[in-house]
Amino acid sequence: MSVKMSFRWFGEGNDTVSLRDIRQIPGIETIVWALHHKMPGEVWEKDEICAVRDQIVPFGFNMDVVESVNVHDDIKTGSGSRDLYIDHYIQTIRNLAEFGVRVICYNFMPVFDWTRTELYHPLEDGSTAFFYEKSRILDDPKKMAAYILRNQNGMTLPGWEPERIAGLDELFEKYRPVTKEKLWGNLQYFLEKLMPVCHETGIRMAIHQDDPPWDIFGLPHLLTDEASVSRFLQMVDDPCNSLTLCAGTLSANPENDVADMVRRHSDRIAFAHIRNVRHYANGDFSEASVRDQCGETGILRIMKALYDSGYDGYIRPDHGRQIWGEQSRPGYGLYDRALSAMYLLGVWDTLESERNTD
Ligand code: CS2
Ligand code: MN
Repeated sequence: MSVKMSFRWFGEGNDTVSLRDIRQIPGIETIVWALHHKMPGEVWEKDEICAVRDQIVPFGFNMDVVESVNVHDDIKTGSGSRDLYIDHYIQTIRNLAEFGVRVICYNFMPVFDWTRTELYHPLEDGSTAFFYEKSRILDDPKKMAAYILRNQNGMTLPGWEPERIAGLDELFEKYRPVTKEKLWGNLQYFLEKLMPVCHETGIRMAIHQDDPPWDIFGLPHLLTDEASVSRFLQMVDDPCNSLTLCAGTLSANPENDVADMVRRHSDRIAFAHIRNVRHYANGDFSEASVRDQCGETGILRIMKALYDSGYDGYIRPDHGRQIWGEQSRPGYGLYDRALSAMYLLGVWDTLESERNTD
């Protein structure tokens, strides 16, 4: 059994990268996909899933991993129609299972998915990468949104789309009573309802850590370090309650030893995102090439930890740099992610061949 290399694809008409391109990267088995037009809380219907299957499978890929089935705010805040939306989630799990899906990546972050202050920060080699400048994370998320919309070449971050920003006051109001402990409780409630259907279908729920791994705008971030990840795994101690181990997210906090976390929790990792981060003394961080030396995440140590643990789950290059002038969804171009996939497979194949010749 070996690691299963995958590649995120945003779907026909929604991605500058084609399945034909992805097929030319040696070693990719799985397309990480989603129905990106679905709103959180909606059931993913079988005919919609079937249409994506008919695009992916003819290229020789499987569609084992979905990223993400997003969780409705009522579930996260434990209010309103949460039980109804959990029922919808369960129906989505059943529908996905019929098409062979094995892993569902999701997050439980309040209001925003990941946050950066720059999408096109120039690196020394002439490429650009995502950047997080601590002093620019303003207390007021609306000011932050205005800054982001002005400075991102017309591209927005997920969760920072103008339509969403328009409803931000209401959303923040909804989260106001949700303390960190309440959010933990709501996550537990959600997962406990899902576990029976996960067992029935064989699907593993794989949570993505909170990016950045600390609270922002007064919103609680739950999964940020070893202690919180252990708490999460014990809280619902079930192999179907698993992790999307995101190396780059965790490593934004230099105190986190991601390789060590891999060794501790390898049996509960269903999916891994690999990318490299470079830290600055003042707490800023920049994303970097996946080559070990280009950042401080410890890419080689992480790969070795996965290998030594006998990891046979899914892995993908996370978002990358913009290189060679590629125009694409920020971070999700073909070129840098293809380089990453080859680097990671190179490391893996070397470890494998060393074992075989021992
Ligand atoms: C991803 C996250 O694009 C990315 O960087 O790692 O946005 C991830 O897809 C979500 O948090 C998972 O729900
Ligand atoms: Mn990630």
